[in-house]
Order: sequence, then C-alpha cells, then structure tokens
Amino acid sequence: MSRGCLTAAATALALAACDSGTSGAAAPTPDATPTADAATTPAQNDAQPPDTGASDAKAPDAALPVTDAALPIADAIADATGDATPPAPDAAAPPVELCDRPGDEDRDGRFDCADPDCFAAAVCVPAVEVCGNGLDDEGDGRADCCDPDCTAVCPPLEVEAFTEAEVQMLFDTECDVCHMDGRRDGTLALDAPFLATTLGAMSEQLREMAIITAGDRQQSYLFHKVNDTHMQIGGAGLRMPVETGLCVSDIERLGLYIDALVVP
Ligand SMILES: [Ca+2]
Ligand SMILES: [Ca+2]
Ligand SMILES: [Ca+2]
Repeated sequence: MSRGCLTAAATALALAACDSGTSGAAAPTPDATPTADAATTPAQNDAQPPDTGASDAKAPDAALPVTDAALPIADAIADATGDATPPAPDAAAPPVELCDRPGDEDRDGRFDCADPDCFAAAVCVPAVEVCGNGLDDEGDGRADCCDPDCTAVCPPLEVEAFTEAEVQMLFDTECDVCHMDGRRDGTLALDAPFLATTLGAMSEQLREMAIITAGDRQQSYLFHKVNDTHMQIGGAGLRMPVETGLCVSDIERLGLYIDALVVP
C-alpha cells in the first residue's frame, strides 16, 4: 500500500506542480484550472488576432497599390517595348555612314573619312594650327610660334646661337631617352661631350653626310633630323625628337651654333 500510495501521491504532486507552474495558485481547484486555461487561451487569442489582423490589414493594402501601380507600369513597359521593337522597320531604311566608326555602314564601298558623306564631318576635317591660342591644335608637338606652320605670321626669329653648353643641355633634356647612357638609336650617341661623337662622324641613315659638319647646318644630318627636312635630302626615319619635335626658335639657335662652328 505504501508503495502504490506513494506513487499516486507523487503523481498528484507532480500534476499539481505542473499546473502551479503554468497557472500559479489557481491550479489546485479543477474548476479553477479550466477557468485559468480559458482565461489564458482567449487572452492569447485576443492578443494574436490583432497581430494577425494588422498583418492581414497590411498585406491587402500593400498588395492593392502594387497591383494598381503595376498595371500602368506594365502597360508602359509594353508600350515602350512596342516602341523599341520597331527598329525592324527602321533597319530597313537606307544605312548611314558613321564617320567616326570603322566600317562601311552604308555599304557604298567607301569608309569613314574616305566616304564623301563624311567630307564635312568634324572628325574628317584636318586640324590646322591656330597661331597664338596657346594650343598645339593639330597635335604635332609644337604650338603657335614654335610650330613651323606659324612662321609666316609670327615675328621673325631674332635669336642667338646656342652655346655648346646649351646644345648639350638641349640634348640632355630632349634626346636622353634614346641617345644617352648606352641607349643607342642606331649609332648616334649624344652624351657629353656630344662633339666627340658627332662632329665629322658620318650618319648611319645618310652615309654621305656627317652628323655635324662644322660651319654648315645644311651638311649636318642632325640639323635636318630636327628640322624635319631629312627626307628631302635622302635620309630616313622620323623627325627628332619623336612626337614633340623642337620649337622653331631652338632649331634656329642650333643651326646658328653649327654655322658658327669652326673646323678644328
Ligand atoms: Ca564608318
Ligand atoms: Ca595653336
Ligand atoms: Ca601644332
């Protein structure tokens, strides 16, 4: 008896503890338990509905505007798509040459600036040096009165001959990339003292002419290379310095220096 009674009592105590843990002091009375449960459940139900109600209220409200707004947007997209689709008919129109895009778009056998359709296009009109605007308008490396294109409208050059030190300084700043410190474009070396390697030494590009001939710029291949007249006398290659060239006043001062050189 004692064991069965103890077990039953333990179960009753455990149930009582569970109830008391859930609903507090009202647990002992069976009637109170349902009351407490009933009170709790509705309360929870009451508490939840508002949340559900709130979310339900948002969902439809949010959904409606979206749907309403989506319709016009969809219509607009459809309209836009409809308008964008027509390119098909436009593509059938005569093609136009695009002057700045490689290709013969109008299929007349002539491309870009070689196509008469592009002769007046800005991209095809050769740039010209505008003298006095401070710019190198056609990109030959020389601006305004430094550009030979402006010689006719610029004041006559009234310059003095470079000294030997000034010529070396010019080479040091303009020719060092290719002709100094062991770097050789051809055989030309302009390291100081430049006269040691240029005066009377025959040019590789024009073997019958010395790089520098004392007293005569016209017989000095180096002068022709910077004056851009080297091709006219049978030379080769590009004007020097590459891309930038020299200002016409510096070319003239170099010419005067060579002209004044005395044959050793
Ligand atoms: Ca083209
Ligand atoms: Ca200019
Ligand atoms: Ca220029």
